[in-house]
Amino acid sequence: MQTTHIEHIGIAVKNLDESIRFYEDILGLKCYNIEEVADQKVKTAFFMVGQTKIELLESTAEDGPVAKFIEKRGEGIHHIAFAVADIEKSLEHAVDKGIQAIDQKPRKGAEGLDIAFLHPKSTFGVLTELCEDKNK
Ligand code: CMX
Repeated sequence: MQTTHIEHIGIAVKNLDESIRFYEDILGLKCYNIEEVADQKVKTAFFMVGQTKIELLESTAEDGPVAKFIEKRGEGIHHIAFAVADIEKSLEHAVDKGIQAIDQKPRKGAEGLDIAFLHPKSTFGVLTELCEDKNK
C-alpha cells in the first residue's frame, strides 16, 4: 500500500457549533466547510492544519455510528484517515492480509473523497479510514 499522509483526523463531538468555536477562537484555525453526510448520519466541519484536516463529527441521528460512539466512549478521537494511492488496490491488499473491512468496496465520503473503513477490532483499536482524492 502506498500511504502518503494523514488526510484527516475525525473527532466525535456532541455539538458542532460549540466545538467549532474552540478550534477557531482558541487554536486560531478556520472552519472552511460544513457538510452533512446523510448516509453516515453526520454533520461535519473541516479545518486545515498543514496538509492534514481536522474533521469534527456531530451525529444527526440517535442510531448513527457517531452517536453510538459517544454513548459508549464519550467525545474524542473517532478515526484516523490515511491518504492512499489507488484505494481499490489498497483495500484489497488489507483484506488479503486478513484485515476486516467495514466497506467491501470504496464509497463516496465527505468532500467527494473515495473512502473505505477498516474495523477497529483488526487495526489495534483505531477505526482506520483509507481515502483517495480522485479529483486531484
Ligand atoms: N474507534 C475505536 N473503537 C470503536 C469505534 C471507534 N470509532 N467505534 C466502535 N468501536 C468499538 C466499540 O467500542 C466496540 O468495542 P468493545 O467490543 O470492546 O465494546 C467495538 O468497536 C465494536 O463495536 P460494536 O458495538 O459492535 O459496533 P458498532 O455498532 O459500534 O460499530 C463500527 C462500530 C466501527 C463498525 C461502526 O461505527 C462503523 O461502521 N464505522 C464506520 C463508519 C463511520 O464511522 N461513519 C462516521 C464517520 C463518517 C465520516 O467521516 O464521514
